[in-house]
Amino acid sequence: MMNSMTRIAAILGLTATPLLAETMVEDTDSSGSFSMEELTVSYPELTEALFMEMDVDASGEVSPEELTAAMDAGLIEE
Ligand SMILES: [Ca+2]
Repeated sequence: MMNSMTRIAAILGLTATPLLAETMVEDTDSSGSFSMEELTVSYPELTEALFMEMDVDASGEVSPEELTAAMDAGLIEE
């Protein structure tokens, strides 16, 4: 029962669990935030200037909160 359900879920692609359901960005190194490289995978048009604008606390990485804020502000597309 469980196995068949797991298999069906896998077929449907439901076993993929992104860090945040609302983002398409993958936290490749599981650091809990997104580097320029990780963001560029999903946003090839991302510039360093835009990245720095998104990195509100200048930590060098964009946290999920910062990413959400950037989306809300229309800096990047969801
Ligand atoms: Ca940051």
